[in-house]
Amino acid sequence: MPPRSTLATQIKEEARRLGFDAIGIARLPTNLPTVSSPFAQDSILSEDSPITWRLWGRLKKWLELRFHGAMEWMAKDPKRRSDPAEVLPGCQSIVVVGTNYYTSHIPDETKKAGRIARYAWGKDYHNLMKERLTQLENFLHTKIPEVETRSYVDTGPIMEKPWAQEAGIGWIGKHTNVVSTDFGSWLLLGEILTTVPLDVDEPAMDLCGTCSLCIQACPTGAIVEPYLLDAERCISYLTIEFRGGVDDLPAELRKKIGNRIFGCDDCLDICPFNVNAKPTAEPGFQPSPWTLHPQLPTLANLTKEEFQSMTKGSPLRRPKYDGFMRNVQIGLANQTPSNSPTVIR
Ligand code: B12
Ligand code: SF4
Ligand code: SF4
Repeated sequence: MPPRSTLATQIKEEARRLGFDAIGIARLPTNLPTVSSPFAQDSILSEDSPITWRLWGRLKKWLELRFHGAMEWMAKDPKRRSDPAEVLPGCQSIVVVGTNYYTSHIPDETKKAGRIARYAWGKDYHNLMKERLTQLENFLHTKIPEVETRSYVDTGPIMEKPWAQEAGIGWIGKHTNVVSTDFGSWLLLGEILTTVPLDVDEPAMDLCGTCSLCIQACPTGAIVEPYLLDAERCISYLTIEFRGGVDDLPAELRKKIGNRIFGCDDCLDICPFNVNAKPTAEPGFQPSPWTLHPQLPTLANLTKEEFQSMTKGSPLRRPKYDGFMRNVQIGLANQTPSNSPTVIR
């Protein structure tokens, strides 16, 4: 096996060659009882505790508050989600990658246009990043044939943001997303768990300071306190993950959703660290005319077949046809003066 520092450098060079914009390595505490151990229970919320115990404490608190809403998959085996060693026995290091998805386009929200969150303007990042991550994983296997790895982009049982902070990629801002001094709010994350001890990076420092712009910018008050998000009030959850119909949403929230028909960027857009954001080199993230300026009256007439064909290979499929059409109806109703006869289904 090559020396640890050489290997870490080679992995980083390869990651950049593959097109990742940010890369860092975090180490798991070793010789430690896993979060399932009774020893972990007493001190999980103390800042002196090992990171995996702290993550378990925070996730547990979030779930107890029912801030995950109907995302029951978040509550499934939370101990495993908090501790990568429960996902990959013997896990020693985590290689975290970030992809910049910023483009300099400005959405035109006038004339009955809806708004789609930036990450969904182009191709699905899950596929794009997973393909590259698998190549990076293969690279690692060629260097150390006996290494065991698991790689994930978003959907694995891993808390990606704290590991990105540990790996020095950026810090978790008060809106609970990772902010980078180089890329602002616009990084998507993925990671490889490995059974080798690699040279690690310095964790990133929290640079939010006294700023609270994201908390003030949130239309629904979903950031209930710094670093704590009630997903059930978050427009991203309501327009992507929530499965109910129009009438299942409280009128107050329906109104605040405004013209957002998929996700929400308000707390990300306002962050002063976006001043350093640079356009991505990845053509897959470029918007199409309809994702940049989605015309609500046109979308209101979409058939299921049209929806399927327009959203091929895009994250916009996640709420399915019914969820997407519900969002369009809410968006249209919010653009109609309240004394107008238009009724939302
Ligand atoms: C569930 C989920 C959601 C849910 C819940 C969001 C949430 N904040 O948990 C919903 C559907 C609302 C959502 C929305 C979005 N998401 Co999302 N989501 C996830 C997912 C799958 C899990 C997140 C998680 O573990 N939540 C559980 C809670 C407990 O953890 P938490 O949010 O990290 O909050 C804790 C920390 O802040 C922690 N904490 C950490 N450090 C510190 C320090 C101190 C001092 C304190 C007190 C606390 C603290 O305490 C909090 C809990 O109490 C991840 C992918 C993954 N596997 O990690 C993507 C992920 C977080 N999402 C992502 C994105 C892009 C979004 C959106 C921007 C999409 C959009 N434009 O609409 C929004 C942003 C909304 C927001 N303000 O967070 C990206 C974020 C990338 C980044 N740069 O951070 C991820 C990482 C996916 C990816 N692979 O890129 N998401
Ligand atoms: S994504 Fe929108 S609704 Fe959710 S916390 Fe950020 S600003 Fe609030
Ligand atoms: S807007 Fe301010 S408080 Fe929010 S993440 Fe950015 S720097 Fe931190």
